Order: sequence, then C-alpha cells, then structure tokens
Amino acid sequence: MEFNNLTVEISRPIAILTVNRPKVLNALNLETVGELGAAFSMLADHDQVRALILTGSGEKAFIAGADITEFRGKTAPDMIPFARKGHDVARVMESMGKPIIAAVNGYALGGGCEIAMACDIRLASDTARFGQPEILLGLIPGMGGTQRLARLVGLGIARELVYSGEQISAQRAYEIGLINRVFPADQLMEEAKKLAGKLASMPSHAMKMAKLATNYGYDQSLDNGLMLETQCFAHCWSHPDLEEGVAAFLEKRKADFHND
Ligand code: CO8
Repeated sequence: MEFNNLTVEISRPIAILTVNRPKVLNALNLETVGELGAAFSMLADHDQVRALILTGSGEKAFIAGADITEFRGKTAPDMIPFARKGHDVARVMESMGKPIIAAVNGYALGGGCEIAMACDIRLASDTARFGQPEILLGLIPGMGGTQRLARLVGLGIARELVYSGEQISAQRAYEIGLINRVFPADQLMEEAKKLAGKLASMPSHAMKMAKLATNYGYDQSLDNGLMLETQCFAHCWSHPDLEEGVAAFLEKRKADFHND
C-alpha cells in the first residue's frame, strides 16, 4: 500500500509505520489520519504481521499534533467528522488483536500524544516531550485526550495537563505512568524492535485474547470485566497453541506455536 504521508515497512513479523511529514513535525492533516486508518486496518488483517511500531520521521518529532493549518475557516459542524475520523483510527488500533508500540522520538503533542495513548505500549527517547497543548489554541483535545489521559495517569494529573497545556519531559511522563520506558535517543528504535520481536513471538491467539480482555474490560465494572476475561480465557482452549504451550511446558521443551 502506498501513502503520501506515511511509510509502512514490513519486516516480518513486525510492521513499522512512520508518519512522514518532517517539515511540519509530522503534524496530522486529515489525509494522514485517513492513511493511518487504512494502514492499521490493512495490518490488522495481514497474516505475516504480529506486532506493530508507530513512530515519526526525523529526530525532532513523533507527531506534533493535528495540522493546525487545517483549522482555519472551519465551523463546528465541520469538526465533528474530523474528530470522529481520529477516534475511528484509535479504535482500529485498540481493537486489533496485535500489540502496537509507540516509539516516541520527539514531540508527542495534542493528537500526537493522543495517538500514542491509543498504542498498547509507549517507549520514548529521553528527548521526547509530551503534552496536550490544545487549550493554548482555544480548543480542547479531540482525539481521545480528555478520556484516555485520565485513564492512564489519573484524573488529577490529566486535568493539570489538559487545563495548562504544559509540556512535560519523557522522564516526567515516565514518572506519571504515561509511558512505559525511556531510552537514549539512539537506542529507541532498536529497543522498540526488540520488544516488538518479543511480543510477535508470543502465541498470536493468546495475544489477541489478552489485548481484547484488557482493552475492552478496562472500562467495564469489575464483574463485567471478569465475565469478559472468562470468555477470553476459555476461548484459548479453542486454539492449538494452548495444547502446544502446555505440552511444551510438561515435556520441558520450547513451544512451537502455530502463530497464524
Ligand atoms: N500543525 C502544523 N504545523 C506545525 C505543527 C502543527 N501541529 N507543529 C509544528 N508545525 C510546523 C511549524 O509551523 C513550522 O513550520 P515552518 O517551518 O513552515 O514555520 C515547523 O513545523 C517547525 O516547527 P517550529 O518552528 O514551531 O519548531 P519549534 O522547535 O520552534 O517548536 C513545537 C516545536 C513546540 C512542537 C511547536 O511547533 C508547536 O508548538 N507546535 C504546535 C503543537 C500543538 O499545538 N499541537 C496541538 C495541535 S491541536 C491537536 O492536536 C488537536 C487534536 C485533534 C485530533 C483530531 C484528529 C483527527
């Protein structure tokens, strides 16, 4: 698949998506949002890809937010489908049965921070900066930032970031639980690939069930979440990987998973 603003490199079993608009710090114009949606949908069904990495081109930015040049002259009704398009991309990312790692190599602001939050795991360079600066433009986050940030870091800190528009360092993002790990900039991609390789080697059906249960269970009551977990747990018995994993353990050998 060819894109204008995005490169997709498939190095089986990993796919690396790179937002490629370095002149504007990889800001997301509507076309790029559409391309991300198409790429994630395609990779969700790609039978050779089992883990994904999302990053930005250049050394300065992951994604510096929505492309502000597209905001001029718009009306409120124009922006409802715009925001929905962003939400749809995040939902494709969260509902696919494969892990997505954000390799945050610089500014992750506004929509950039929001799309990173729709990834399963966030790794960042020590030079990365995070924030929801929309308020400084007279608006608010529109790609899930008012919702996912509080779920990740708690309501108190989410309010502080959304109300102040303040940028925070990678170290601070790590301390508040917004990101999983921080690496020196020159090691970030290598570490992201290492982690993606590890996750891709896991039995893919169990990975799908794990992602489904954690992502869809999180917003439920504990009882509903546990009900979903029970279904996903039991569903593992419908796949040969489970028999193989258990047999390998009992026979003291390495499992040879189906991984389709
Ligand atoms: N949109 C458009 N252009 C941008 C953006 C952006 N978000 N960010 C940077 N650029 C452009 C600059 O205009 C500049 O262009 P030029 O060279 O033509 O002047 C170029 O990128 C380099 O940027 P700077 O010169 O500003 O670089 P600095 O190092 O001085 O500053 C910053 C870097 C701090 C990242 C600064 O560029 C900045 O503050 N950018 C805007 C960040 C921002 O406010 N982001 C939030 C946008 S709103 C949003 O994301 C809402 C999400 C809604 C989601 C909807 C989903 C579809």
